[in-house]
Amino acid sequence: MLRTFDTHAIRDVRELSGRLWRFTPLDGEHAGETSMRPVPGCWQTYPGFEQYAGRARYSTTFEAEGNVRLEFKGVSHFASVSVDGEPVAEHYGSYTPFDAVVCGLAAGIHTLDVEVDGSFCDRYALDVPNDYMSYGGISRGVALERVPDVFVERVHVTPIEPLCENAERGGDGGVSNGGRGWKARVQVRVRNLTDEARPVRLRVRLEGEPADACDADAVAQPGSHTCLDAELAFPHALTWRPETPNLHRIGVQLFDGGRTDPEPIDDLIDRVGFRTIAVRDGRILLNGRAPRIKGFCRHEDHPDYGCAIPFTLMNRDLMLIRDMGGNAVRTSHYPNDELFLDLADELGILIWEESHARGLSEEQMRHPRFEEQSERVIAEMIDAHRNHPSIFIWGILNECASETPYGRECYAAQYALIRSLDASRPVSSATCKFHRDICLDLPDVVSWNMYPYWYERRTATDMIGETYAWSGEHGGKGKPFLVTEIGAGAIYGFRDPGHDIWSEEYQADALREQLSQVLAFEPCQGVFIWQFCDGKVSREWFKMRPRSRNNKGIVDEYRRPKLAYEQVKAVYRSYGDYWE
Ligand code: ADA
Repeated sequence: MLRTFDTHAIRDVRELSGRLWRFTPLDGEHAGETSMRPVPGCWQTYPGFEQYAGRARYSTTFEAEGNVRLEFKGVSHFASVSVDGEPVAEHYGSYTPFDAVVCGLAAGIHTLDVEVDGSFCDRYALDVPNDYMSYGGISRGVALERVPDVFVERVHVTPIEPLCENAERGGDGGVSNGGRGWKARVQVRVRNLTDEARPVRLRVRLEGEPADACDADAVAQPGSHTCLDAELAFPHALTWRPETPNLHRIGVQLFDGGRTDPEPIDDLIDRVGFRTIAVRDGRILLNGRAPRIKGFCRHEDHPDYGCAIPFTLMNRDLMLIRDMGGNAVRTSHYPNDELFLDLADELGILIWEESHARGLSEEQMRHPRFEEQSERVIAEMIDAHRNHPSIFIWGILNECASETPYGRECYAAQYALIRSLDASRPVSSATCKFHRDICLDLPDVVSWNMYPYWYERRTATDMIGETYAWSGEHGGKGKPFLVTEIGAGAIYGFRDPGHDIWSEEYQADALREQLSQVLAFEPCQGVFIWQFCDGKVSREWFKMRPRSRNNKGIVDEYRRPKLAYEQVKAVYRSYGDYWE
């Protein structure tokens, strides 16, 4: 399963995941031993490979002819792709999709090899021993498409505003249009595999729009280029809100401009939600209203799946989050699987999506490949995920070196990059550099990770009050304020009448106090609990992480609820989803 909707009605698309591939480790005691293993999947879930951190080759075959596009939704964490033994693509980064296009294949059966490197080494600046697990494998879906010489590569839809003829000022100062009718910017990128310019016609249709299609003639130059960039009106588009998560499919058909044939030769369908995000008067506004963020930080992690979370478990996680009264998820600390974002769109769960980085020091940020690798993740994340209405904010560089001048240069460059790619959402980063952070003037939203009752023996009221005041004096004045992490550890099953540290009772007490006090602090728009579920960490972190896990989950790694579950539920459900 690649998405929760069909992305093509014309293009021939097949899924190469959802089956067994040949798996051959290339290092260690099992080097050269081939077995059949599932894709998507992580090799740490194979018996005997729990601690394997080397290289492996995955192989499969496919039948095709002509031009093929292979799309990988996530390979953890370095991929070298070959078709019939010929290298066709390389990609670093577990959490963003990439593709390989092969032209002119002869009709017949072809071999696809993906060499995966799951090791820590000096080529990779983002994957370092950390407080989460770097898994190995083809951890997300793989698609095989047959494409013509010129095809639709991407369509981006950026909602602008409700159509004025339908709009009226809502009582809350927000703009409501009775929920129908939107104007949006539509950009269509076309890829031309040949070395000559090709005339094309593009037809844009929004599901449910009876109006005539938007037809546009263009010339597709060799390579990838935007061939349509227009503001279009969609009179029947329904507004997306968490409580009414209306979605529309946007379809782009491509006609060969040089032919009189009325039939399109290619298409692409994506799904969009019409809503606006703005920052005003110290609040993040969704369609003019300020949501109260009652969130969870969530790692893609499970003992039976690694980071290759199946669809049903993604949905179960969101059902549990909803059951606890949650309305938001922070994808700590990397871009998530598109399937998860599809579910968030459909269920009306708000998403803080974050590029890949956690706790990197200035020295680690000075890695010669850090900026290039970190900024590429941002570009790939936004290109692939910007149509998801559930994403309300882009996050970067969790707890990296924002207390240093060099770190500040990187933060500034990454914020600028995001704003150049998508100006429709605010940007932020979660910091823990108390009294030292020198970057709070850069983001749109100020976000802090704080652990009263855990790392700090003080109340949440005291900690958030002091942090908010300090932020206002150091660049954050007047900006929306979020607590992006707060929580406490508990070992599942450790019960203690004395409510001792690491007991479920202690965690339940701490979460009750933390959430009650933070949600009562009016300047703070909301909170993300650290964390939804217990998650595996790198072996190097064993000293601070009993069970080689981060045990601050409200549920354990198997999603078994700890005592804190009911406390979180009681507090979150006692607050509405909006600041009235
Ligand atoms: C930091 C970090 C999280 C996790 C947390 C903890 O805030 O962002 O990834 O490591 O601390 O459990 O201490």
